[in-house]
This record gives sequence, C-alpha cells and structure tokens, in this order.
Amino acid sequence: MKKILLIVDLQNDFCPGGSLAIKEGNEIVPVINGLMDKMDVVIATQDWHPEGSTHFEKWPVHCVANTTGSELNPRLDADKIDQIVLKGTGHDDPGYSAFDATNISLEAYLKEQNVGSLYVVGLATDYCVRASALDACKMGIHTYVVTDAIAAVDLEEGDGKKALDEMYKAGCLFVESKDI
Ligand code: VGL
Repeated sequence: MKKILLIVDLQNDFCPGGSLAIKEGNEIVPVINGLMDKMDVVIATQDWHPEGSTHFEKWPVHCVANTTGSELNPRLDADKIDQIVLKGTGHDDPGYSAFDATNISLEAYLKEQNVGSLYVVGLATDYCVRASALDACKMGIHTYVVTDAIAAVDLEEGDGKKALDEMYKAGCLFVESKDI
C-alpha cells in the first residue's frame, strides 16, 4: 500500500503575482518539496481552463491552459512529480475536484497505484483542496489533509476554517508535515 501525495493547483495564478493570488502560496512550497521524498507517488493537479470558460463569471480569469498563469510554481520540485492531472478543462467545468480530471481517471490511477493513504496539500483550502479531499474520502480512501501545506482564498473571512470543519466531519484526517 502506497503513500501518495496530491499537490493541488500550486500554479502561478494562485501564488503571489498571479491573477487569483493567495498570500501564502509561495510559503507552502518548501513544505511540499520536503514531503515529496517521503511519498511513493507524487501527483500534481493543474487547473486548466479554456479561454471564455463560464467559470470566469465567478472568478477573475486564471489558469488558462498553456499560459504562464497555469504553469506550476517554479519553486516546486517538478522533476519529482510522477503524474500531472488536468481539470476544469471544459467550457462549463469549474473543475474544483482533482477527481474531475479529464486527462486521466484519478480514481483509477490511485487504485492501480494501490493507494494506502492520500496526503492532500496545495491551494486552495476552501475550494480545490476541499473538493478533492471530500471526494477522496467519499471513495473510501484514507485521506490526510496536511494542515501546514495548504492555504485558503478566504473570499469571506472564515471560509478556510469552515472548509476544514467540513472535511473533518466527512472523515478526513489532519496531520502536520513534521509528523509524516
Ligand atoms: C480554485 C478558486 C477558483 C482552487 C480554483 O484551486 O482552489 N479556487 N478556482
């Protein structure tokens, strides 16, 4: 049974300087790099939207496929990533969950890899981390959220905290990176 790291949307547009920047976006990168060597498999998701996506009615334009904004944060140790997962690729597809991926079936991939536990890190706690962790739990996967390797958008104050409560109630486990 394998330990698998799921790095969610650590992309330029969600990090300082990007169009939907989260202040702590750069600060969690070294924590995530440090976790990669402790895992058997490393997966990274990318929000990968078409121009004109209806998702941009709710959000500033971000992570348009094949642009600088959709590239992974350059501080991330990208050569240790085993599998890239692209999501939000359809015109009407917000792609909040990693399991909405269209380039692979993430559920099938995790099963093939014989997942024992899934460690979820990245951005953002209140959207894509939340949706991905909740889906993983629903599939019966032993899911950890690494609390010092995530950060929230917090459109409304407390959104991140609310998402953590929801994940906890759904059966996600919480862990700090130093205890992995
Ligand atoms: C996300 C807001 C909009 C995320 C994606 O990656 O959590 N947040 N689109």
